[in-house]
Amino acid sequence: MTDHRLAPDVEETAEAIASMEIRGAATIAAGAAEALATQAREIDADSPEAFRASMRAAARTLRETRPTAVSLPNALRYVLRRMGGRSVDALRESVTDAVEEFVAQLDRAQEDLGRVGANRLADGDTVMTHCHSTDALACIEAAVDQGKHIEAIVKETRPRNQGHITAEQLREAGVPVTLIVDSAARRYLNEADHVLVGADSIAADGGVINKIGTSGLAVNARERGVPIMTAAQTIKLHPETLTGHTVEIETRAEDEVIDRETREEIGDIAVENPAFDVTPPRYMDAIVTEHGQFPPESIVTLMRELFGEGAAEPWAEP
Ligand code: RUB
Repeated sequence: MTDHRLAPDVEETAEAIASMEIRGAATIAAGAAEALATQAREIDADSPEAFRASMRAAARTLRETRPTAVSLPNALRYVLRRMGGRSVDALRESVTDAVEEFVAQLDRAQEDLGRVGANRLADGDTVMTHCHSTDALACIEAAVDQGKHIEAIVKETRPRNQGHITAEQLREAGVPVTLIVDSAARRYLNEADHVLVGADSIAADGGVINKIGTSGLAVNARERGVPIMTAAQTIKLHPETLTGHTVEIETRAEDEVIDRETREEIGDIAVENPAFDVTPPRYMDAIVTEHGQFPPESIVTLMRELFGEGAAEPWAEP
C-alpha cells in the first residue's frame, strides 16, 4: 500500500508559497526543497515504495502552488532525481543530503552571480530596480562590498509593492534609495545608469519572464539608452522551453488590484491581474548567471548543457 501522507510542514510551506509569504523564485526553490527534507524526516513509511510515493505526493503538492517560477519544479526535480537506496533509511538520507547540497548550491550561485553582476556596475552608478529579486540585490551588494558607491531608484511595483522590500534591504546595505511609483519609471530613467531585474523563468529563446511591468520598463530603457540586465542563477532556466513549451503566466486575485468596496462603487468592470510578463530577448542587454554573463540569445547553449532535452517528471506516479 502506498502512503501519501504529507508532513504538516509540506502543507504549511505550500500554503505559504501560494499566499506569497514565501515569494521570489530563489526563496521559493529553497523553501520547497526544505519542505521535501522535512517530509523525508517526518513521514513514517513502512516500505521504500511507500516512502517514494509520499515524496512524490509532497512534490506534487508543492509544484501546484505557483506556476511561473521554474525554480520550483527545478528544485523538486533536483531532489527527487537524487532519491535512491534500498531501505527507507537510505532513501531518507539521500533526500536530506540532496536538499542540503541544493540549498548550498543556491547560496553559492547567488554569491558568484553577484560578483559577475557587480563588475557591470561602476563606482557612482545609479541602478533602477523592479520588484524584489535576491539575485539582483546580490549584484548591488557585491558592488558595494567592492567599495563602489551605488545609488538606487526603486519602483514600488504595484499591486503588491515588493519594491518596499527592495528599498529596505538596499537601505540596510548602505545604498541611498529613491522610491518611485511605477508610472514614473520613464521619467527617472534619465537619472539611471542601469536597470537591474531578476527572473522567474528564462525561456530557451532568451525571453525573460519576470514581475509584470518588466517588459515595459525594458522597452523604455532601450528607448532611453539605459542598459538593462537580468540577474538570474541557472535554476531559473526553463528546461521545457527547449522543446517548445511556453511558460504559464500566473493570474492572481482581483482584490490585489482593487478592494471589493471600491469596485462595487465603480460598478460593473473587469479586473485583470497577471503577475508576470515576458521581455523579448532583443530588449535585454545581458543575463547574468553564476556561470558568467550571456547575451539572451545565447542562453540556450547553457540551458542544453545544464538540463539536456528533458526527461519524465520525477513526481509522476510510475
Ligand atoms: C518576484 C519576482 C522576482 C523574481 C526573482 O515575484 O518577480 O523578480 O522571482 O527573484 P513574486 P529572486 O513577488 O510574485 O514572487 O532573484 O529572489 O529569485
